[in-house]
Amino acid sequence: MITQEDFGEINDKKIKKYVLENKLKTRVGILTLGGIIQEFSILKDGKRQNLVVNFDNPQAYVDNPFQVCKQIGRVAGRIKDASFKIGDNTYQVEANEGKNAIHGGTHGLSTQVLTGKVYDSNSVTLSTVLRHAVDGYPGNLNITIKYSLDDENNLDVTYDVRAIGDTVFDPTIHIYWKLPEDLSNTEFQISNSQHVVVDGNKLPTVQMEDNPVYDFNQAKKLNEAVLNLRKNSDVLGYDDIYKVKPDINEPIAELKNLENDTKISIFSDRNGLVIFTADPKDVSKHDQGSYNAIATEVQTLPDSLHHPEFGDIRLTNGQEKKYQIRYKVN
Ligand code: G6D
Repeated sequence: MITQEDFGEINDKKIKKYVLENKLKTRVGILTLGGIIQEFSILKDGKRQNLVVNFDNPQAYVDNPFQVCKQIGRVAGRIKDASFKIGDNTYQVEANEGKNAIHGGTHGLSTQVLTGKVYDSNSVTLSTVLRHAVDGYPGNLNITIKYSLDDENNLDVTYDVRAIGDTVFDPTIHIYWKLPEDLSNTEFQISNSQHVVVDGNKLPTVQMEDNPVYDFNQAKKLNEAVLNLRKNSDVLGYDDIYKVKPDINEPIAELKNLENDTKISIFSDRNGLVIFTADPKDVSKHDQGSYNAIATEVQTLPDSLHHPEFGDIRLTNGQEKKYQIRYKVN
């Protein structure tokens, strides 16, 4: 079942919320602003629990620096020197983190108001054209994102894109899973994964390591992992890249909240996962290392534009491509 609600306005543009609800009474609320997953809630013992961090008005999403539950593109991860080549041509895009680019810049997919449409009884689509004139990335890109919720609690997010001119594309959803305070009672696992070593600007090197501090191949208590990380490094929390085995049928990562007995499984057809521990609603608590959420951002390994062995996110004029992310709640 799908319903629609008004979700306020941004710059005189009305924002809509589409709510998908399945037979288990699980609800997924999608905003036309930035394709935000505003709600992913389950009914447990008669009480509705939202599994994702959310706000109740569009301005709060725009003002918050953490990109809460937004669609991120054209390129989710960092791009060294905000510059890359397609064929013989070199392109310079907006450097919005020092000399580097991140999150598709300040006019990327997350900032767009998309056109929503009910697709069928359990799916909606959001469409737009990402324009060179708006975000500064080469070419234009037709994009349709389909969100489908089935009766087994699978939320499938499928991107169908078509390049108009040569371009690059590697989207993610910055989904922040709401967790108990200080990440207690939480287990996290990233299967078949290798930790990617980064430089001082969080750009990946080509080095992989099996440092136990970063190793989530076996499920670990997240609060204990964070404490161990602090003992063995100079950082407070995780903001890390993992190489994973792309698989849309086997989870690349699983997150168990032992407090409310839910398990979230994450599936992806691409080879990278960035994890980020955070308190997205309280920047000062976040800065002190007090966390109550983790973002799981599936993508191609970041900065592949400079590391061909990570994959190829370039699209040539007229090329069509599909990408898929799945979240399953048990
Ligand atoms: C991504 O890796 C980045 C972080 O450094 C950033 O701050 C966050 O997005 C908002 O996870």
